[in-house]
Amino acid sequence: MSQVPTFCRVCEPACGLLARVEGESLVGLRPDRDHPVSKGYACHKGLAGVEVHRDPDRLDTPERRDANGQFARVGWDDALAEIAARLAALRDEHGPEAIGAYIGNPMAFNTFAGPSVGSFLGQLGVRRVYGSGTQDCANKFAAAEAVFGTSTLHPVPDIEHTDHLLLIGENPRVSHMSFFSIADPLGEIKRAVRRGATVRYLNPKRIESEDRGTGEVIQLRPDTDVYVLAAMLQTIFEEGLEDARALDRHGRHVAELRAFVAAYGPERVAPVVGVEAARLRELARDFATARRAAVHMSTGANMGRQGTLAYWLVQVLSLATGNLDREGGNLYSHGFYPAAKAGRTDPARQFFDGPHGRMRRIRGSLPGNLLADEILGGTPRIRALVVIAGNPVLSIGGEARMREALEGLDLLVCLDLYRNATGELADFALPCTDAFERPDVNLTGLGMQYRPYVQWTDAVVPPRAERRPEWWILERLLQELDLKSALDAGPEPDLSGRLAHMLRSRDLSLDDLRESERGVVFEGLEPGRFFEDWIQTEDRRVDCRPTLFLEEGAIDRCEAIFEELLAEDPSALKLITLRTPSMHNSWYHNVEKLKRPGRLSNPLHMNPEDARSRGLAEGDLVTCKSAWGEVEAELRLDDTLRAGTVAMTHGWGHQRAPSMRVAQRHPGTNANRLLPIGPDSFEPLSNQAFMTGIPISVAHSDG
Ligand SMILES: Nc1nc2c(c(=O)[nH]1)N[C@H]1C(S)=C(S)[C@@H](COP(=O)(O)OP(=O)(O)OC[C@H]3O[C@@H](n4cnc5c(=O)[nH]c(N)nc54)[C@H](O)[C@@H]3O)O[C@H]1N2
Ligand SMILES: Nc1nc2c(c(=O)[nH]1)N[C@H]1C(S)=C(S)[C@@H](COP(=O)(O)OP(=O)(O)OC[C@H]3O[C@@H](n4cnc5c(=O)[nH]c(N)nc54)[C@H](O)[C@@H]3O)O[C@H]1N2
Ligand code: SF4
Ligand SMILES: [Mo]
Repeated sequence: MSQVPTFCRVCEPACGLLARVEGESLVGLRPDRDHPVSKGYACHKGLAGVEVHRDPDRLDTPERRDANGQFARVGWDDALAEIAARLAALRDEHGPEAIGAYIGNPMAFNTFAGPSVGSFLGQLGVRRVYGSGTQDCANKFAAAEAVFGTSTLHPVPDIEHTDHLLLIGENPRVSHMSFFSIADPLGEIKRAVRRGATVRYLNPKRIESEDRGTGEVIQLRPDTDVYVLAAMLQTIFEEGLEDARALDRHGRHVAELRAFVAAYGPERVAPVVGVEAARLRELARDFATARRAAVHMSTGANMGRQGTLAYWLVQVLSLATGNLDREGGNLYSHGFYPAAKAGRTDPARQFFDGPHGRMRRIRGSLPGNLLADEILGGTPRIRALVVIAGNPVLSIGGEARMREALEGLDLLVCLDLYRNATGELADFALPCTDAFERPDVNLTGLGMQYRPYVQWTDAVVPPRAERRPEWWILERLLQELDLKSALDAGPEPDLSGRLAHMLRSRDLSLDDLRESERGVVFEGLEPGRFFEDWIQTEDRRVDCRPTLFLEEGAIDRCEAIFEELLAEDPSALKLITLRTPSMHNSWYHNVEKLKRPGRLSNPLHMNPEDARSRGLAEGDLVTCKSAWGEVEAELRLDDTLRAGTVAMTHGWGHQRAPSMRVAQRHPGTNANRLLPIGPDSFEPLSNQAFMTGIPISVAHSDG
């Protein structure tokens, strides 16, 4: 038996793992105590990776669906030849616009697949590309482009040195941060509190309580973050708490920023955000007067209707208080490669007149919420879809419409570990290798790692059965299509060219990296280079009120949404997101070990006050209705939720995924049936889907 160091590929910290290998079998995983960065931290989800690896329900051979909807095993050569022939026929008859692709979240943790995806889509001429990014972070790309001139510049909180940390719309205990790669974030937060730092969360749900030593939660109404941030900035300007020198030296359009926030003083926004004006002022003062303050925002705010504006104001708050590029404030994580430059773009150039009016691509992606529309009635319509490591049936809003769309395709091909709910509708389900069956490098967190390092892992074990890496599948398809393929050079092409190039910027070679068993660690975060080297705007200034926001109508929309929220019935219920510790989006549902009592489904969480006023009690079967759909769920009383807010975990609803037997036994409910889909269901600035703060009504199922 041997112990092989590797790292997790499930979420951003990429925690070091030790794989126990017997012969050619992976038999166990444990946290790697000798890992220089994660130092023995790993969560039980990461450790359950071995269950995913050995799951008897995994896709092990290519499968083809027949006319009766039955899946049968098919050889790789036959499958690839038929897929290529059908793609080529569709392209020749209808043009490459008839082919679309959806790239799911796990592809972000799969370094060597990336270039082959690019080559496949590029050579086939596929431009109708969708992905999970418009469900979780597209607003951050859009805002960073507008404010810093590059989609890849996201200064992270200097958690070890800060005196004040404001965390907006995130749950570090459960989700381990996003766009901020740090192992054991809760441990870091506790250490900061013990040092005397103030930690605050803006969240409709009381995710932490002060007596745990992890900070205090300010419970705002969902989908109102932009107004809280504007009120903080307005207070800071009104009370002269800004760092005028920092704004003067590094800001552009500061007067326009002042004018924007002037409309959203604490007294005006209080009834909309549900936080008292005095409390908003205190939030602002405490942030501005802390010696060093840091801020971070995540999906809870991303998924609102104005995630781009919220993230803009987060950056401006940091600059206006002199905390951008300051120790203990927010710093850019350089790591081993200057990724900040890679995302340099001119946002104005990405807009085009499309079938749904003015549209744009965000880092290549169209709005996922339009995928179903583009299949059902696009001009031209999408007739073939390749889904790589995704599950749009459960992860995007509006299941019924997505199903109808996918069922109407001429060709659906899914590359996955499982035949998931989307795969059930596929013509071909192709089995992929998992993280332990492929070499990899932890590039995901580049530019966002708190303790920057780069690590290589070989495949820990050879692929089981007929599983294949995504790159191989795509390159073989390219061969079948008579296009240029990496496999033209032989069966084991070198896929590390780009990585080798990146490493050279630090005088490292691939061999150096391979030889360093647990990676190469770089210097920590340092202030001093942000405004010279990392920011990518022409004048190297932070755009404090991007003209684009005005021109694209986002500033007016902000006021229109404010008026709408103000006029709303305050007792109306809003649905928010709710991740749980043992589940990962839709794809850990087949791990028996994680399906413990109390976690066998995804109830609707409701504040006891809201339940009482509706005559509802714990355990009741309730019907939830939105303007877009309806679901039935069990009621769970939850006093950590702000009244008026209900929450439900996404990724459930495996009734129609029979090959995932554990998941189907405990199917739960697809909360996304309640979510909007189609035009007007995403932020035009960023394509980010609206996934939180969704108005719903809840009543007894029998009443
Ligand atoms: N209501 C609501 N909806 C949400 C969210 C929410 O908070 N609320 N969150 C959203 C977020 S943040 C995201 S990122 C999206 C996720 O959306 P998706 O990426 O579409 O969905 P996942 O459920 O993550 O499914 C990933 C699929 O990839 C497969 N997979 C895992 N590893 C690999 C691999 O190495 N190779 C291949 N080929 N396949 C692999 C899994 O088996 C699974 O079927 O969902 C979004 N949906
Ligand atoms: N265990 C587990 N870990 C995960 C995942 C998982 O599914 N399970 N998914 C991974 C993925 S793909 C991602 S993108 C990351 C996401 O990581 P996070 O962004 O930390 O995601 P969540 O844990 O959903 O936290 C979002 C928080 O926002 C709050 N919220 C909801 N609406 C609003 C709002 O309008 N305003 C504010 N201020 N807060 C709001 C919710 O109550 C919730 O606590 O997690 C990753 N890690
Ligand atoms: S925190 Fe994320 S990266 Fe670390 S072990 Fe858990 S799932 Fe893996
Ligand atoms: Mo995500």
